[in-house]
Amino acid sequence: MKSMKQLAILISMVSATAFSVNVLAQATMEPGKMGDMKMMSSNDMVQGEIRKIDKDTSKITIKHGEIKNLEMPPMTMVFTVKDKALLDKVQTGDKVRFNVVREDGKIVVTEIQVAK
Ligand SMILES: [Cu+2]
Repeated sequence: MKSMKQLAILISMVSATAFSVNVLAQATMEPGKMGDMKMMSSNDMVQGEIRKIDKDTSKITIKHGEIKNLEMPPMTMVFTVKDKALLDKVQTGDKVRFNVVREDGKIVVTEIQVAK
């Protein structure tokens, strides 16, 4: 009988732990960032500075930091943007964070945010 009581206490402790882990997971999940989580977290965004914007060709020149997912060292280079609308969010000289992927052999910028 005594061991049954201990078992009951143990079960309630385990479920309490599972409950708090669940709450923690929900608390750290930010709904607005769900889109980024498919590829990478926003912490993995590349830092850069806009050097030139060409809306006609959807190209943008960025002086960028290390791009870990492409194994690329820091440099200044021209990127194509996935969506032309991204170019409306930034101006030459802006410090930015951006996401970039290799797609069909081309390097494509998928997201740009002006860094604060
Ligand atoms: Cu580069």
